[in-house]
Amino acid sequence: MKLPIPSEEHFKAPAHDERVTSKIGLALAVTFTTCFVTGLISHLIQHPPTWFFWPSRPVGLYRVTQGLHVISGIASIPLLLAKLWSVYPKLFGRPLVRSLPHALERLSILVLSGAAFFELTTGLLNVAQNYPWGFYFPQVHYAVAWLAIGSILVHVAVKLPIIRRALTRGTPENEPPAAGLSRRGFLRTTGLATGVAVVATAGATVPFLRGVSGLAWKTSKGTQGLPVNRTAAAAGITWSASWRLSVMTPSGTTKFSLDELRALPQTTAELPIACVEGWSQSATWRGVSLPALLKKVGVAPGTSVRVSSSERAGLYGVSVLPGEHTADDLTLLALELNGEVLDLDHGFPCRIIAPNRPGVLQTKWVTKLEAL
Ligand SMILES: Nc1nc2c(c(=O)[nH]1)N[C@H]1C(S)=C(S)[C@@H](COP(=O)(O)O)O[C@H]1N2
Ligand SMILES: [Mo]
Repeated sequence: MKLPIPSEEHFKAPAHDERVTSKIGLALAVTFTTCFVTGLISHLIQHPPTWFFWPSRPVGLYRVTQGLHVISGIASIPLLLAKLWSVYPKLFGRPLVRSLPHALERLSILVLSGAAFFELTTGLLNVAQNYPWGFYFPQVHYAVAWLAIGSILVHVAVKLPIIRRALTRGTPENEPPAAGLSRRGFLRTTGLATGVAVVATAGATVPFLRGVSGLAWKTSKGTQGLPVNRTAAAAGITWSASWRLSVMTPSGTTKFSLDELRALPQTTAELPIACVEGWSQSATWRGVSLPALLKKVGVAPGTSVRVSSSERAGLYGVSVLPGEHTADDLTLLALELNGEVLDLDHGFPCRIIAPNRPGVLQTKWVTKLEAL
Protein backbone atom coordinates (compact mmCIF):
# COMPACT_ATOMS: atom_id res chain seq x y z
CA MET A 1 0.00 0.00 0.00
CA LYS A 2 1.26 3.41 -0.86
CA LEU A 3 0.87 6.06 1.83
CA PRO A 4 -0.20 9.45 0.58
CA ILE A 5 2.50 12.08 0.96
CA PRO A 6 1.11 14.69 3.36
CA SER A 7 1.00 18.23 2.13
CA GLU A 8 0.93 21.44 4.12
CA GLU A 9 -2.85 21.46 3.75
CA HIS A 10 -3.20 18.36 5.94
CA PHE A 11 -2.07 20.14 9.10
CA LYS A 12 -5.01 22.05 10.43
CA ALA A 13 -4.34 21.74 14.17
CA PRO A 14 -4.50 25.09 15.98
CA ALA A 15 -0.87 24.64 17.11
CA HIS A 16 0.17 25.29 13.51
CA ASP A 17 -1.66 28.60 13.33
CA GLU A 18 0.57 31.57 12.50
CA ARG A 19 -0.67 33.35 15.65
CA VAL A 20 0.80 30.51 17.75
CA THR A 21 4.05 30.55 15.79
CA SER A 22 4.35 34.32 16.20
CA LYS A 23 3.64 34.36 19.92
CA ILE A 24 6.16 31.62 20.64
CA GLY A 25 8.56 33.35 18.26
CA LEU A 26 8.20 36.56 20.25
CA ALA A 27 9.00 34.77 23.52
CA LEU A 28 11.93 33.06 21.82
CA ALA A 29 13.20 36.40 20.53
CA VAL A 30 13.25 37.73 24.10
CA THR A 31 15.01 34.69 25.62
CA PHE A 32 17.46 34.35 22.74
CA THR A 33 18.40 38.03 22.75
CA THR A 34 18.91 37.93 26.52
CA CYS A 35 21.05 34.84 26.11
CA PHE A 36 23.07 36.42 23.30
CA VAL A 37 23.74 39.71 25.09
CA THR A 38 24.69 38.09 28.41
CA GLY A 39 26.87 35.58 26.57
CA LEU A 40 28.60 38.40 24.74
CA ILE A 41 29.28 40.15 28.07
CA SER A 42 30.80 36.97 29.47
CA HIS A 43 32.97 36.53 26.39
CA LEU A 44 34.18 40.14 26.52
CA ILE A 45 35.11 39.88 30.21
CA GLN A 46 37.16 36.78 29.49
CA HIS A 47 38.77 38.16 26.32
CA PRO A 48 38.69 41.92 26.85
CA PRO A 49 39.43 44.06 23.79
CA THR A 50 41.13 47.38 24.59
CA TRP A 51 37.87 49.38 24.38
CA PHE A 52 36.06 47.13 26.81
CA PHE A 53 35.38 48.13 30.41
CA TRP A 54 33.81 45.95 33.06
CA PRO A 55 33.41 47.47 36.53
CA SER A 56 34.25 45.72 39.79
CA ARG A 57 30.90 46.76 41.32
CA PRO A 58 28.21 45.78 42.01
CA VAL A 59 29.98 42.67 43.28
CA GLY A 60 27.26 40.28 42.11
CA LEU A 61 26.53 41.75 38.67
CA TYR A 62 28.28 38.98 36.74
CA ARG A 63 26.45 36.47 38.87
CA VAL A 64 23.21 37.99 37.56
CA THR A 65 24.25 38.28 33.90
CA GLN A 66 25.62 34.73 33.78
CA GLY A 67 22.59 33.42 35.69
CA LEU A 68 20.37 35.11 33.10
CA HIS A 69 22.47 33.59 30.33
CA VAL A 70 21.90 30.06 31.56
CA ILE A 71 18.25 30.58 32.52
CA SER A 72 17.31 32.24 29.22
CA GLY A 73 19.17 29.49 27.35
CA ILE A 74 17.28 26.79 29.20
CA ALA A 75 13.97 28.59 28.65
CA SER A 76 14.76 28.73 24.93
CA ILE A 77 14.87 24.94 24.60
CA PRO A 78 11.14 24.18 25.09
CA LEU A 79 10.29 27.39 23.22
CA LEU A 80 12.40 26.37 20.22
CA LEU A 81 10.88 22.88 20.20
CA ALA A 82 7.36 24.35 20.35
CA LYS A 83 8.19 26.78 17.56
CA LEU A 84 9.55 24.03 15.36
CA TRP A 85 6.45 21.95 16.10
CA SER A 86 4.28 24.85 15.18
CA VAL A 87 5.93 25.36 11.78
CA TYR A 88 6.95 21.85 10.79
CA PRO A 89 4.03 21.38 8.33
CA LYS A 90 5.88 23.90 6.16
CA LEU A 91 8.38 21.12 5.52
CA PHE A 92 5.65 19.48 3.48
CA GLY A 93 4.91 22.57 1.45
CA ARG A 94 5.14 21.79 -2.27
CA PRO A 95 6.85 22.58 -4.53
CA LEU A 96 9.99 22.33 -2.37
CA VAL A 97 11.46 25.41 -3.95
CA ARG A 98 9.25 28.02 -5.54
CA SER A 99 11.75 30.71 -6.40
CA LEU A 100 15.22 31.95 -5.60
CA PRO A 101 14.08 34.11 -2.64
CA HIS A 102 12.05 31.17 -1.38
CA ALA A 103 15.11 28.89 -1.66
CA LEU A 104 17.21 31.43 0.24
CA GLU A 105 14.56 31.72 2.91
CA ARG A 106 14.46 27.94 3.36
CA LEU A 107 18.25 27.81 3.52
CA SER A 108 18.34 30.58 6.12
CA ILE A 109 15.81 28.70 8.26
CA LEU A 110 18.03 25.62 8.02
CA VAL A 111 21.03 27.67 9.22
CA LEU A 112 18.92 29.31 11.92
CA SER A 113 17.51 26.08 13.33
CA GLY A 114 20.88 24.35 13.12
CA ALA A 115 22.75 27.17 14.86
CA ALA A 116 20.10 27.64 17.55
CA PHE A 117 19.99 23.92 18.23
CA PHE A 118 23.75 23.73 18.38
CA GLU A 119 23.96 26.63 20.85
CA LEU A 120 21.28 25.24 23.12
CA THR A 121 22.58 21.66 23.20
CA THR A 122 26.25 22.60 23.64
CA GLY A 123 25.25 25.13 26.32
CA LEU A 124 23.16 22.56 28.14
CA LEU A 125 25.95 19.97 28.02
CA ASN A 126 28.35 22.63 29.27
CA VAL A 127 26.11 23.36 32.24
CA ALA A 128 26.03 19.61 32.89
CA GLN A 129 29.86 19.73 32.63
CA ASN A 130 29.81 17.10 29.98
CA TYR A 131 32.06 17.74 26.97
CA PRO A 132 31.49 14.97 24.44
CA TRP A 133 33.32 16.81 21.64
CA GLY A 134 36.82 17.54 20.44
CA PHE A 135 36.61 21.32 19.96
CA TYR A 136 37.25 24.09 22.46
CA PHE A 137 33.74 24.89 23.68
CA PRO A 138 33.90 28.67 24.38
CA GLN A 139 35.26 29.61 20.94
CA VAL A 140 32.82 27.49 18.97
CA HIS A 141 29.84 28.43 21.16
CA TYR A 142 30.78 32.07 20.66
CA ALA A 143 31.24 31.86 16.88
CA VAL A 144 27.98 29.98 16.30
CA ALA A 145 26.15 32.52 18.50
CA TRP A 146 26.82 35.16 15.82
CA LEU A 147 25.52 32.81 13.16
CA ALA A 148 22.37 32.19 15.22
CA ILE A 149 21.65 35.83 16.06
CA GLY A 150 22.40 36.94 12.48
CA SER A 151 20.05 34.39 10.95
CA ILE A 152 17.39 35.25 13.55
CA LEU A 153 17.55 38.92 12.55
CA VAL A 154 17.21 38.01 8.85
CA HIS A 155 14.35 35.65 9.65
CA VAL A 156 12.45 38.25 11.69
CA ALA A 157 12.97 40.87 8.99
CA VAL A 158 11.65 38.53 6.28
CA LYS A 159 8.66 37.45 8.38
CA LEU A 160 7.78 40.87 9.78
CA PRO A 161 4.57 41.28 7.74
CA ILE A 162 3.30 37.87 8.87
CA ILE A 163 4.34 38.49 12.49
CA ARG A 164 2.58 41.85 12.49
CA ARG A 165 -0.55 40.41 10.98
CA ALA A 166 -0.58 37.45 13.36
CA LEU A 167 -0.03 39.50 16.50
CA THR A 168 -2.51 42.25 15.73
CA ARG A 169 -5.32 40.05 14.44
CA GLY A 170 -7.70 38.94 17.19
CA THR A 171 -9.61 35.67 17.18
CA PRO A 172 -12.45 35.89 14.63
CA GLU A 173 -15.87 35.98 16.27
CA ASN A 174 -17.42 33.03 14.50
CA GLU A 175 -14.38 30.77 14.22
CA PRO A 176 -15.46 27.11 14.38
CA PRO A 177 -13.86 25.23 17.31
CA ALA A 178 -10.92 23.23 15.99
CA ALA A 179 -10.30 19.61 16.82
CA GLY A 180 -7.55 18.64 19.28
CA LEU A 181 -5.47 20.94 21.48
CA SER A 182 -6.60 24.55 21.21
CA ARG A 183 -4.26 27.41 20.40
CA ARG A 184 -4.45 28.63 23.95
CA GLY A 185 -3.90 25.11 25.25
CA PHE A 186 -0.76 24.70 23.17
CA LEU A 187 0.59 28.07 24.28
CA ARG A 188 -0.19 27.27 27.90
CA THR A 189 1.55 23.89 27.66
CA THR A 190 4.58 25.54 26.10
CA GLY A 191 4.67 28.15 28.86
CA LEU A 192 4.34 25.46 31.51
CA ALA A 193 7.14 23.34 30.01
CA THR A 194 9.35 26.43 29.90
CA GLY A 195 8.58 27.28 33.52
CA VAL A 196 9.29 23.73 34.67
CA ALA A 197 12.61 23.65 32.79
CA VAL A 198 13.67 26.94 34.39
CA VAL A 199 12.59 26.05 37.93
CA ALA A 200 14.21 22.61 37.66
CA THR A 201 17.62 24.12 36.92
CA ALA A 202 17.73 27.72 38.16
CA GLY A 203 18.56 26.67 41.74
CA ALA A 204 22.13 26.25 40.54
CA THR A 205 22.37 30.03 40.61
CA VAL A 206 19.23 31.44 42.32
CA PRO A 207 19.55 30.82 46.09
CA PHE A 208 15.85 30.58 46.99
CA LEU A 209 15.25 27.97 44.26
CA ARG A 210 18.04 25.73 45.53
CA GLY A 211 15.63 23.48 47.41
CA VAL A 212 13.24 22.97 44.49
CA SER A 213 15.64 22.60 41.55
CA GLY A 214 16.07 18.87 41.16
CA LEU A 215 18.55 19.39 38.35
CA ALA A 216 20.76 21.95 40.12
CA TRP A 217 23.69 19.56 40.43
CA LYS A 218 26.14 22.04 41.89
CA THR A 219 25.10 22.90 45.42
CA SER A 220 26.58 24.04 48.69
CA LYS A 221 27.43 20.42 49.43
CA GLY A 222 31.04 20.91 48.25
CA THR A 223 34.04 21.25 50.57
CA GLN A 224 33.64 24.16 53.02
CA GLY A 225 30.11 24.81 51.76
CA LEU A 226 31.16 25.70 48.21
CA PRO A 227 31.23 23.56 45.05
CA VAL A 228 34.63 22.65 43.58
CA ASN A 229 35.06 22.78 39.85
CA ARG A 230 38.54 21.38 39.52
CA THR A 231 40.03 19.54 42.46
CA ALA A 232 43.68 19.80 43.48
CA ALA A 233 44.11 16.15 42.56
CA ALA A 234 42.69 16.73 39.07
CA ALA A 235 44.98 19.74 38.61
CA GLY A 236 48.00 17.81 39.94
CA ILE A 237 48.56 20.23 42.81
CA THR A 238 50.67 19.34 45.84
CA TRP A 239 51.96 21.76 48.41
CA SER A 240 55.24 22.02 50.31
CA ALA A 241 56.35 24.30 53.14
CA SER A 242 58.94 25.83 50.84
CA TRP A 243 56.07 27.54 48.93
CA ARG A 244 56.52 31.29 48.41
CA LEU A 245 54.37 33.87 46.67
CA SER A 246 56.46 35.90 44.19
CA VAL A 247 55.30 39.45 43.53
CA MET A 248 57.14 40.80 40.50
CA THR A 249 57.33 44.52 39.77
CA PRO A 250 59.51 46.56 37.36
CA SER A 251 61.86 47.20 40.29
CA GLY A 252 62.27 43.61 41.41
CA THR A 253 60.65 40.54 42.97
CA THR A 254 59.39 40.27 46.55
CA LYS A 255 58.72 36.85 48.05
CA PHE A 256 56.17 36.15 50.78
CA SER A 257 55.86 33.00 52.86
CA LEU A 258 52.40 31.92 53.99
CA ASP A 259 53.13 33.18 57.53
CA GLU A 260 54.18 36.56 56.15
CA LEU A 261 50.91 36.82 54.20
CA ARG A 262 48.96 35.90 57.34
CA ALA A 263 50.78 38.63 59.28
CA LEU A 264 49.55 41.35 56.86
CA PRO A 265 46.26 43.18 57.58
CA GLN A 266 43.35 40.93 56.58
CA THR A 267 40.13 41.94 54.86
CA THR A 268 36.85 40.00 54.97
CA ALA A 269 34.44 40.05 52.03
CA GLU A 270 31.24 38.29 51.06
CA LEU A 271 31.71 37.46 47.36
CA PRO A 272 30.21 34.95 44.96
CA ILE A 273 31.91 32.44 42.72
CA ALA A 274 29.91 32.67 39.49
CA CYS A 275 31.04 29.88 37.23
CA VAL A 276 30.65 30.30 33.48
CA GLU A 277 29.19 26.80 33.56
CA GLY A 278 26.08 28.17 35.22
CA TRP A 279 26.32 27.62 38.97
CA SER A 280 27.01 30.40 41.42
CA GLN A 281 27.33 30.66 45.15
CA SER A 282 28.27 33.29 47.66
CA ALA A 283 30.84 32.73 50.42
CA THR A 284 32.80 34.62 53.05
CA TRP A 285 36.43 35.13 52.10
CA ARG A 286 39.29 36.52 54.16
CA GLY A 287 42.74 37.49 53.03
CA VAL A 288 45.08 40.25 51.89
CA SER A 289 43.45 43.00 49.88
CA LEU A 290 45.21 43.38 46.54
CA PRO A 291 45.57 47.19 46.52
CA ALA A 292 47.25 46.94 49.94
CA LEU A 293 49.62 44.22 48.75
CA LEU A 294 50.51 46.24 45.65
CA LYS A 295 51.23 49.34 47.73
CA LYS A 296 53.46 47.25 49.95
CA VAL A 297 55.69 46.38 46.98
CA GLY A 298 55.60 49.91 45.57
CA VAL A 299 53.05 49.44 42.79
CA ALA A 300 50.06 51.74 42.34
CA PRO A 301 46.65 50.05 42.72
CA GLY A 302 44.96 50.23 39.33
CA THR A 303 47.90 48.57 37.57
CA SER A 304 46.85 45.37 35.86
CA VAL A 305 48.32 42.20 37.32
CA ARG A 306 48.98 38.78 35.84
CA VAL A 307 48.13 35.98 38.27
CA SER A 308 49.83 32.59 37.83
CA SER A 309 49.12 29.38 39.67
CA SER A 310 51.24 26.32 40.34
CA GLU A 311 49.09 24.46 37.85
CA ARG A 312 51.28 23.39 34.97
CA ALA A 313 48.76 21.97 32.51
CA GLY A 314 45.19 23.15 32.04
CA LEU A 315 43.70 26.30 30.60
CA TYR A 316 42.81 28.14 33.79
CA GLY A 317 46.12 28.35 35.60
CA VAL A 318 46.70 32.00 34.63
CA SER A 319 44.48 35.11 34.59
CA VAL A 320 44.90 38.87 34.31
CA LEU A 321 43.29 41.24 36.81
CA PRO A 322 42.47 44.55 35.10
CA GLY A 323 43.09 47.88 36.83
CA GLU A 324 39.48 48.34 38.01
CA HIS A 325 39.91 45.17 40.03
CA THR A 326 43.41 45.73 41.41
CA ALA A 327 42.19 49.11 42.70
CA ASP A 328 39.19 47.58 44.51
CA ASP A 329 39.72 46.79 48.20
CA LEU A 330 37.41 43.79 47.89
CA THR A 331 39.79 42.05 45.48
CA LEU A 332 41.52 39.58 47.76
CA LEU A 333 44.35 37.18 47.78
CA ALA A 334 42.20 34.92 49.93
CA LEU A 335 43.67 32.69 52.63
CA GLU A 336 40.39 31.66 54.28
CA LEU A 337 36.95 30.54 53.17
CA ASN A 338 33.86 30.51 55.40
CA GLY A 339 35.95 30.89 58.53
CA GLU A 340 38.49 28.15 57.80
CA VAL A 341 41.89 27.96 56.15
CA LEU A 342 41.28 27.44 52.41
CA ASP A 343 40.93 23.80 51.51
CA LEU A 344 43.50 22.57 48.96
CA ASP A 345 40.57 22.10 46.54
CA HIS A 346 39.65 25.78 46.91
CA GLY A 347 43.18 26.97 46.17
CA PHE A 348 45.31 26.63 49.33
CA PRO A 349 47.55 28.37 50.19
CA CYS A 350 45.98 31.35 48.43
CA ARG A 351 43.64 32.20 45.61
CA ILE A 352 42.25 35.27 43.90
CA ILE A 353 38.68 36.24 44.68
CA ALA A 354 37.56 39.48 43.05
CA PRO A 355 34.15 41.17 42.90
CA ASN A 356 32.04 40.90 39.75
CA ARG A 357 34.15 38.39 37.84
CA PRO A 358 33.60 34.99 36.18
CA GLY A 359 34.63 32.04 38.35
CA VAL A 360 37.05 30.90 35.70
CA LEU A 361 39.19 34.00 36.42
CA GLN A 362 39.24 33.44 40.21
CA THR A 363 42.60 31.68 40.01
CA LYS A 364 43.42 29.10 42.68
CA TRP A 365 46.85 27.92 43.96
CA VAL A 366 48.47 31.28 43.22
CA THR A 367 52.28 31.36 43.16
CA LYS A 368 53.07 34.52 41.23
CA LEU A 369 51.68 38.05 40.75
CA GLU A 370 53.23 40.26 38.05
CA ALA A 371 52.52 43.98 37.78
CA LEU A 372 52.06 44.66 34.06
N1 LIG B 1 44.39 27.30 38.98
C1 LIG B 1 43.09 27.15 38.70
N2 LIG B 1 42.21 28.04 39.21
C2 LIG B 1 40.89 27.90 38.95
C3 LIG B 1 40.41 26.85 38.14
C4 LIG B 1 41.35 25.93 37.62
O1 LIG B 1 41.02 24.97 36.91
N3 LIG B 1 42.68 26.11 37.92
N4 LIG B 1 39.05 26.76 37.89
C5 LIG B 1 38.31 28.00 37.93
C6 LIG B 1 36.88 27.85 37.83
S1 LIG B 1 36.29 27.41 36.31
C7 LIG B 1 36.01 28.17 38.84
S2 LIG B 1 34.34 28.21 38.63
C8 LIG B 1 36.52 28.49 40.21
C9 LIG B 1 35.84 27.57 41.20
O2 LIG B 1 36.39 27.75 42.47
P1 LIG B 1 36.11 26.71 43.63
O3 LIG B 1 36.53 25.36 43.14
O4 LIG B 1 36.87 27.18 44.82
O5 LIG B 1 34.62 26.75 43.89
O6 LIG B 1 37.92 28.35 40.29
C10 LIG B 1 38.63 28.85 39.18
N5 LIG B 1 40.04 28.81 39.47
MO1 LIG C 1 34.06 27.83 36.29
